[in-house]
Amino acid sequence: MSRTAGRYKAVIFDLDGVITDTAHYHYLAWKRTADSVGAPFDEEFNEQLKGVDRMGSLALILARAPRSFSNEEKLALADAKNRHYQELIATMTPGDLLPGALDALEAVRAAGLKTGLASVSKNAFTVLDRLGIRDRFDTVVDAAQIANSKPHPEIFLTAAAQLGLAPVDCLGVEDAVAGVASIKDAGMVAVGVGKPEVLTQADRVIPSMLEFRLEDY
Ligand code: B16
Ligand code: MG
Repeated sequence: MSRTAGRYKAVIFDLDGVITDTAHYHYLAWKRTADSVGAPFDEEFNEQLKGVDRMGSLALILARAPRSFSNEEKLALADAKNRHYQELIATMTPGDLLPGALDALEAVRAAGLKTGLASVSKNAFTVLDRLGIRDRFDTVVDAAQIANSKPHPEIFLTAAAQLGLAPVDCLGVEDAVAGVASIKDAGMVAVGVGKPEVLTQADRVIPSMLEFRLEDY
């Protein structure tokens, strides 16, 4: 990976787990779903759901349940999970920004780079509004604008296109295995936020956004 200063023209951030810890609210909501159908569920398994869209996440959970479910039941379970999740995020405030996230956004913009957000969540704009940071992004790509969820590269490619940039000019930041795969398949350099043993495909892994420094890339 090139580390030359000024190599990039934009940084495209994931939302859940990078900018704010909605990953924890997703975990709490899916845990209730999994318990209700007798499927085993813990933090380790939850890693596989990060960055995966709602119905995809539900499919992974139900694959471990003791029986199969009709489409009607699946939709009801997904709807109940989302209502629970929306109750949880309704309490969010700017105080729920992850440490270092706002500083990273400001540093990127101060360096003259563009900022993008790539979230497969259908609740992404609600979360951005709760955090008060919607206007910090030059473009936001959410679930409504893509046909293929992470790990498909479409969401990061769409963000780059909306910024008017080639993927090679963009740096992607992700906390999820599926998200890092999406960035790499888009042809971008990937910064993982989390553990190196989990985010094995990332070009560089930092433990939290407090360690994000543009000059490292
Ligand atoms: P919703 P991201 C993803 O957001 C989450 O990581 C993932 O756990 C969740 O299932 C997905 O959004 C869908 O969210 O149910 O709100 O549409 O990481 O891409 O910002
Ligand atoms: Mg994430």
